[in-house]
Amino acid sequence: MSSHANRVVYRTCPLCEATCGLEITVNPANEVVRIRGDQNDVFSKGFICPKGSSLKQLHEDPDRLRMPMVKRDGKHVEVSWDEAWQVVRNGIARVINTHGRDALATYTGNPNAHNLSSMLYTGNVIRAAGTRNRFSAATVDQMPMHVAAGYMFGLPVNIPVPDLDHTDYLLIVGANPYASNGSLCTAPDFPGRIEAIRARGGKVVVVDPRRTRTAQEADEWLAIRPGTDGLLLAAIAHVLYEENLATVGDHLQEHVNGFDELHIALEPFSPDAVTEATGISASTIRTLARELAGAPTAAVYGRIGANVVEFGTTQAWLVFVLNTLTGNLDRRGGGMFALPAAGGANTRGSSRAAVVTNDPAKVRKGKGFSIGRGETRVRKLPEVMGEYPVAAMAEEILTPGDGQVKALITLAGNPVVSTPNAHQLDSALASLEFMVSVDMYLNETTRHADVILPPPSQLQRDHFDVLLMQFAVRNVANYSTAPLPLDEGQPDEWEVLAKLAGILQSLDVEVDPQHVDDGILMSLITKATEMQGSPLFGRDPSAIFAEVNSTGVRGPARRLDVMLQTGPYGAGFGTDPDGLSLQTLLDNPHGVDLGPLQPRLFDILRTESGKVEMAHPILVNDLRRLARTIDAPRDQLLLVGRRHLKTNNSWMHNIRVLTKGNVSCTLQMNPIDAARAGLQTGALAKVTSRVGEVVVPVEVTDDIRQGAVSLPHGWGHNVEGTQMRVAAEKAGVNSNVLSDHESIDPLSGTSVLNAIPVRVSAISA
Ligand SMILES: Nc1nc2c(c(=O)[nH]1)N[C@H]1C(S)=C(S)[C@@H](COP(=O)(O)OP(=O)(O)OC[C@H]3O[C@@H](n4cnc5c(=O)[nH]c(N)nc54)[C@H](O)[C@@H]3O)O[C@H]1N2
Ligand SMILES: Nc1nc2c(c(=O)[nH]1)N[C@H]1C(S)=C(S)[C@@H](COP(=O)(O)OP(=O)(O)OC[C@H]3O[C@@H](n4cnc5c(=O)[nH]c(N)nc54)[C@H](O)[C@@H]3O)O[C@H]1N2
Ligand code: SF4
Ligand SMILES: [Mo]
Repeated sequence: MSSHANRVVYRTCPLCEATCGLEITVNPANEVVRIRGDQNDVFSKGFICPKGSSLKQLHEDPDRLRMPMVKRDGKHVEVSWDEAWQVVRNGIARVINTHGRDALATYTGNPNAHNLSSMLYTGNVIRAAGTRNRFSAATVDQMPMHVAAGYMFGLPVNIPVPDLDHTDYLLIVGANPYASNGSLCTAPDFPGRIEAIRARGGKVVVVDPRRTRTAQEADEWLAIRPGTDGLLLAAIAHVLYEENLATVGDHLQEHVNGFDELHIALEPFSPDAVTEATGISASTIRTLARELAGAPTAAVYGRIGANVVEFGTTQAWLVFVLNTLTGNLDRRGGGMFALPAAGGANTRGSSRAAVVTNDPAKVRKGKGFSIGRGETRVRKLPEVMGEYPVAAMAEEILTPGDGQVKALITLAGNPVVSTPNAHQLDSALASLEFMVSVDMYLNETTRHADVILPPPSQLQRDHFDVLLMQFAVRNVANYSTAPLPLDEGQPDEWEVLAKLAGILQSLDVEVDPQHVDDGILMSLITKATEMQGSPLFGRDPSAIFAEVNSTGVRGPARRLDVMLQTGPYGAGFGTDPDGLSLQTLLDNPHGVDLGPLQPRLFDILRTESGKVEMAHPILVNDLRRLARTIDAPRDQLLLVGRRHLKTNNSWMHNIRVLTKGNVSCTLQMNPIDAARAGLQTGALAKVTSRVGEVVVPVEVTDDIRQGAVSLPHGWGHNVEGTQMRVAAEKAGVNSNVLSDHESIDPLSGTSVLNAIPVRVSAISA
C-alpha cells in the first residue's frame, strides 16, 4: 500500500456495552474519512448505531481536552504534563500528610468499563490511594445484580444473561435495548436479536411504565406502576408454585437449596393481591407465569428500571429466580453464563481444562458472598464489593469530624450529573481541599478539579472488552489496535493511571509509569505460576516475563497477552499451540468467535453449600419489606428515567451530530395527568421532589402510563466554569437534582433513581 492511500482499521466501539465492530477509514494525514459497521465482525456483523460513527466528531471536538488543566484563581488553564503532575503530587501529599489516607476518596465512572487501560489500571490507582472511601457508578447502576448473584451463585460476577439467540420467550423488565443497546447482556444488534426471536415464532413481552420502542416492537407491553416490579415478579413465581409449574429442571434437581422455603415466602404475593399496586391484572400475571413455564425455552431479563429502585436487589434476585423456577437456568435459550477469554473473575488464571468441565461433582465450594466489611462514617451504610454507596459521598465530604473526606480523585466519572441529589454533591465538591480528575472534558464535575488529566481520544487507543465479555450472549474475543496515533508528547491513559498510582503510593513525582507497569506485570505472572490449574503453574516467572516482553508490546496489551494466554482458551505460553494469545487476536482483526454460550453453572458456583441458593435469608427477609408495599398509598406521581439512542449518559451532548433534531430533555406526561395539572406539550412544568426542583418543558404522550412521568438523566449543562459549548446550547435539566440521596436499596446501597415521588405543576412562562 502506498503511503498516499487511505488505510482501514477495525476497532470495537467503546461507547456502550454492545461492542460493535467498526470499520474506520483513515487518510494519510491521519484524519478519519469514514466510520461504518464492520460487516465481517464476528459478533456485530455490520451493525452500528448513530453513536458509533460519532467517534470521529468526538475525536475532533475542539472542547475535548488535549492538555492537562490546572485551576488558577478559579479558572482552568492549560499546563504542561510536568507541571500538572507536580500539582497532583503536592495536592495529594498535603492531604495525606495532614489528614491521612482515608481523607482521600475515589469515584470511578462508567466509561472505565469500556476502556482497556482503565479496566487494567484503575484498580491499581484505587489500591494505591489506600483509602476506604471508594465510590463508583456501580451504586447508581448494576450493584443489585452483583449482590443478588453473590447470594444466589456465590460470586457477584455470576450474573446469568438471557440467551437471546436461542430463546423462545423473552420477558424484559425495565430495559429498553432499542435505545440502550443492552446492558449486562452484551449483544450487538440487540434489536435484531429481539426481532429474530419473533421471526422464529417466539414471544417478547416488555414490562415498562413507558411504551418504549422495545415495547412497541414486542408482542405485548405491560404498563407497570413504577417501582412495583418486585410484586409482579413475586406474583409470577407464586403462580408457578400454586399451579405446580415450578421446576428447576432435571439438570438442577439435586443442586438447589431453598425451593420449598421460597414457596412459603412467596405466599403473600398472589396475583389478586398485587394487581392494584402494579396495575397489572391477575389474569395477565397468571398468563405470564403459564407462558414462561410452557415455552420450550424462556429467559427473563431485568435492567435499569428494575435495578435502580427501592427493591433493586430483591428484584434482580427474583429475575434470576424466575429463570430458575421455569427450568431455564444454565440451559440453552434460558439464563446462561458467559465464558470470557480474559479477565473472568470466575476463571481467573486457569486453563480450559481446569474450568470447563461443568461436572456437578467438581463444584468448588466457596466462601459465599457477604457485604459489610466496614461502613460509612456518617450514615453507617455497609461496604459492598469493596466500595460504599455513592449516595453517601456528599455527606462524607460535608460532615466535619474525624475521617472527613477532604480530597477526591474522579476517574472517568461525572457524579454531579449522574448521582443523587446533584446540588448537594455539587456544593460538596466545591468545598474540597483538593481534587484531581482523569477526564477528557471540563464538565459539571471536573470544573471542581484542581487538576484535570486528559486521556487520549477513543480513537487513539487500543481496545479489548475485558469486562463486557463476562456478560455476553456469545463468547467472542476481539482486540483492536489504535486507529490513530497519540498526539506529540501525549501519554496514553494507562501511563496516566500508572503514574497516578505510583504518585499515590510513593508521593514521589518522578515515578516512571513503565517501571510501575513492569511491577504489575511481574506480580500477575508470579501469581499465575503459583496457581494450580494455571498453565503457568510451576514455571519460571522471569522467563515468562521475558517472553511476553519480547513482543515489544507495552501497557495494557502486554498485560492482556498474559491474561489471554492464561485464560480458559489460552495458549499458555507454549502449552497449547492452538490457544489464544494477543498475536491470535492481532491476526484476526474482526474478532475470534468462541461459540454460543454453554452450560457452566457447576464451574462457577461458589456458594458455601455448593448449591444454587434460591432462598438466601437476606433476600427472603426482604420479601417481607416488599409485602408491606402491597397496600402502600399510591397518590403521588412517580418519576422514572429514560435513555435516547443518540445520547450516552451525561457526556456526549457536546457532539452536535448526536444532539441535533428531536433529542431533548423533556418531561413526558400522560394526557390525563397533564390535563389535571393544566399542562400541554411545550409548556413549562415545575417538578418538585423531597430534595430539589427543576423547571422543564412538558411532552404530553400516550406512551407513558398514568401516574408516571419521565425525565432523561445526563442533562443540565448550563453551569458556570465548564467547557462544553455545544452541550451548553441545549442544556436541559439535571434529573438527579430530584433524586434523593437518602433513598436507597438497602441490600446493595444502590440509589433509587426510578419511581421518585414528585409533584408537577404548571408555571407561567
Ligand atoms: N437519574 C438517573 N441517573 C443515572 C442513571 C439513570 O438511569 N437515571 N443511570 C446511571 C448509570 S446506569 C450510570 S452507568 C451512571 C454513569 O455515571 P458516570 O460514569 O459518573 O457518568 P458519565 O455520564 O458516564 O460520565 C463519564 C465521564 O467520563 C468522561 N470520559 C468519557 N470517556 C472517558 C475515557 O475514556 N477516559 C476518561 N478518563 N474519561 C472519560 C466523560 O467526560 C465524563 O466526565 O449514571 C447513572 N445515573
Ligand atoms: N443510547 C444510550 N445507550 C446507553 C446509555 C445511554 O445513556 N444512552 N447508557 C448505558 C448504560 S450506562 C446503561 S447501564 C444501559 C442501561 O440500559 P437499559 O436498562 O436498557 O436502560 P434504559 O434505556 O434507561 O431503560 C430502562 C427502562 O426502564 C424503564 N423503567 C423506569 N422505571 C421502571 C420501573 O419501575 N419498572 C419498570 N419495569 N421499568 C421502569 C424506563 O422507562 C426505561 O424504558 O444503557 C447503556 N446504553
Ligand atoms: S450500539 Fe453501542 S457499541 Fe454499537 S455502535 Fe452504538 S454505541 Fe457503539
Ligand atoms: Mo450504566
